[in-house]
Amino acid sequence: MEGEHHHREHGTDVQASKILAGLRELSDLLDEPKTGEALDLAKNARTTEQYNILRRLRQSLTQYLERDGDLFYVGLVGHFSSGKSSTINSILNTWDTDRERRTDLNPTDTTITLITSEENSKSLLGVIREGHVTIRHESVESPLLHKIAIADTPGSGDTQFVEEVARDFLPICDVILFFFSATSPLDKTDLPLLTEIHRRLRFIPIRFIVTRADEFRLDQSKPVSSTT
Ligand SMILES: Nc1nc2c(ncn2[C@@H]2O[C@H](COP(=O)(O)OP(=O)(O)OP(=O)(O)O)[C@@H](O)[C@H]2O)c(=O)[nH]1
Ligand SMILES: [Mg+2]
Repeated sequence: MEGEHHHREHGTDVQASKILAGLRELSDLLDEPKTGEALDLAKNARTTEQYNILRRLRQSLTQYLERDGDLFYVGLVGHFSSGKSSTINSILNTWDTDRERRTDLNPTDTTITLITSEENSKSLLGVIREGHVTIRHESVESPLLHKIAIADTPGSGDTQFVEEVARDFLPICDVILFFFSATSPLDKTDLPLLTEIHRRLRFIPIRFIVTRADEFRLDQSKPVSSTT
């Protein structure tokens, strides 16, 4: 895992820095009043949209480059109630503590939570932000989080939200864990996210996790448990 991480880091980071330098020059030029006037940025919807894409690209690249290279980012994704937060509680031993991840049945808000130990919080500065897709930090003390940051993402079938997460957050991840619930694997609400990951993030290793297997019945005529 370590080797893979560093291998990707070098070549990709050099390229990303070069692209970012170019983008900075371009956006400095675009931010000059005369350019804005010439391109009619204030009124022309199409140029404004393209200008915003450039800005976002610049922001994402900056975020990618400013993330701490020593932290390994594990992104948990999957539709609501696929068991992401529950799995985190089990792995980090946070059930029944003040650090317990909420595991409601209701879909959560649109916040991504980065969980790592307090000593790593400074390394997250380039990544934490408020916005349409807000990224927050929560510190948990666990030997597992010494070099790792786990991202708990809200399950959402909302296509626009999924696109934004894939574009603005997932690229910093070193591995993506895609959660499926055993009782509804490859539900149609999984498709927008899978498609986005396939389209944009093919360079990130992805692992599929099947959860809630205890609810899966070999014999459909029998109840899940004896206590019905
Ligand atoms: N039976 C069973 N229930 C589970 C399992 N994992 C999670 N659940 C239940 O499924 C519900 C949702 O679990 P969460 O961990 O909140 O799922 P999530 O993926 O974080 O959901 P969102 O945050 O809404 O995207 C909760 O009521 C959990 O108790 C499991 O392995 N077995
Ligand atoms: Mg959750």
